[in-house]
Amino acid sequence: MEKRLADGSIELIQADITGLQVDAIVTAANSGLRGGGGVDGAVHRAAGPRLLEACRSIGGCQTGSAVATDAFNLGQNGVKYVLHAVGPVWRGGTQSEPNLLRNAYATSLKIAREKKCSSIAFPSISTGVYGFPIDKAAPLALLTCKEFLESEPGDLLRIVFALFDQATLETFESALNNL
Ligand code: AR6
Repeated sequence: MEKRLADGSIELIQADITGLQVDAIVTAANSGLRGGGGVDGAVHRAAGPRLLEACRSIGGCQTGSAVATDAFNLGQNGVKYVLHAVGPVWRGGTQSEPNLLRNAYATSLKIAREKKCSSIAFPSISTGVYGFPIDKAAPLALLTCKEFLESEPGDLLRIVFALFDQATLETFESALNNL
C-alpha cells in the first residue's frame, strides 16, 4: 500500500528491513546503543561487528532521538546509513511516550534529509520489546511522516515502513487509510 504526498511517499510492506535497498535503514535501538534483539539484532547481524564499534564510539542516544552511522556490510545493498532511533518504553502512556515516539521518527527523517537521502526505511519503533501498543503507535508514526513531508520542503523522500508481521502491517494499513 502506498500514499503519495507533495514531497514524497509513504509505503507499507511486510518485510525484513535488512533486505531493503534504501539510502537509510532505521533500527529501533536502546539509549546505550548496545545492540540487542528484534530489529536491532537483525540490523547489527546484517551490518557486521563494525556497527557496534561505531555505536560504542558514539556512546549513546537519548530516548526520542536518533543518530547516524555508516551502514558497513549493508552497503552491499546500496544502503548508505543506519539510523539508530531510540523509542520510548511504554509505561502506560503518561510518561510522554507518544511525544517521544514521534520525536524518534521526526529526528530520523531530519537526519535523512540532512544527509541527502532519497529513501528511508523504518521498522515499527517501540512496538516490540518496548511494549508500545501498535494501535496507538501506527497513527503516530504515519502522522509524523506526513507532517514532515508537508512541512519540510526538500527533495522527494520515499518513506518505506518494513513491517515484520501481518498484524502490524494491517494496523498500519488501516492507520494510513485514516491519515
Ligand atoms: N525487520 C523489520 N522489523 C522487524 C525485524 C526485522 N528484521 N525484526 C523485528 N521486527 P523491537 P522495540 C519488528 O523489539 O520495541 C532491542 O533489543 C518487531 O516485530 O525490535 O523498539 C533494542 O536494542 C516489532 O514490530 O524494538 C532495544 O533494546 C518492531 O520490529 C529494544 O529491543 C520493533 O520491535 C527496542 O525495542
